[in-house]
Amino acid sequence: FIKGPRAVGVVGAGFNGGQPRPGVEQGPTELVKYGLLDQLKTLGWDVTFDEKFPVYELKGPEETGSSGKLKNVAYVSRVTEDLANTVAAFAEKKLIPLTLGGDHSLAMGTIAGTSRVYSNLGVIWVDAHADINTPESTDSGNLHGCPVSFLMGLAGKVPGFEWLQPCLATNRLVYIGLRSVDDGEKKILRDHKIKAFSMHDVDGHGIGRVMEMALDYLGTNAPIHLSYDVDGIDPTVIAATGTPVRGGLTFREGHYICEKLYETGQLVAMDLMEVNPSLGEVITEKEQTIQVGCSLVRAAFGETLL
Ligand code: B3U
Ligand code: MN
Ligand code: MN
Repeated sequence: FIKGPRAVGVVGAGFNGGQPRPGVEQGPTELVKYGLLDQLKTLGWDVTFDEKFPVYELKGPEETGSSGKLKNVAYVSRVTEDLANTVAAFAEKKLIPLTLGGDHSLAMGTIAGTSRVYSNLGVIWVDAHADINTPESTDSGNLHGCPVSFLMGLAGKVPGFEWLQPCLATNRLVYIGLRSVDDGEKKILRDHKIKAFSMHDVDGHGIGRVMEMALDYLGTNAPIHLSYDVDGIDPTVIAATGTPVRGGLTFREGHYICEKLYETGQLVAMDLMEVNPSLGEVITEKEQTIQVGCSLVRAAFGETLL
């Protein structure tokens, strides 16, 4: 289905500076060790692996450069700027950049990179979270909760991020899978009329209809960058991720999104983010019952409505 050469440029972005849990920097190594590159080759893809993108380690506070509430500003900025150049170089050569994370702050780099090469780029953002906090709205200060606002220019001028200019219009992104959105983020989504299919919408319409609407919205000829946070999928399926949230996409729904994009031939770049091989815990039946009980009550009182 893909028009043009079936060539993918894999970027292993072992980076954890956008959030506090160690282990996510091992995501790309583990995915590659498991055989992902060979699997792509078996599917008939020409695979280029950019090994120059290393596993990053957090350095001291001077180097990481926290500013105000935001953590590791200088560090995230330096890595994402580098990543933007790597991804843009692949895209220019008509390879599909596949970036393996690492935490989702990396999408500042990947989407900035593809938007340099493709005009009218559309983004499908699969996630439990909206990742659209601004430097003002963020409670955690973790930059993996902010990439969308930075890309859209909603964050204003952020000292240390001079390289990142607004490159994604508010009407060129569609969310799928949302179910844990901060109050400040809900306001941003409403104010800018950003297209979002929460889990409530997936339940109501089915994933087939949701994808149809998402593609209609972005345009059936538009190049599409798929930014896939694995926590969009339910924790019963994807446990090893830093901020799992119950009630996510099923195994099949999660796959359908990818399949549909492949089928359309519109996919020009993909991120697979927040794979943290060091996590994944077993919880007791008691804990699970208490958690689901609270979750049901919250659902009845508006938590998941955008
Ligand atoms: N919205 C919260 C939580 C969060 C966002 N993304 C993840 N967690 N993975 C924040 O920290 O901004
Ligand atoms: Mn997430
Ligand atoms: Mn995310």
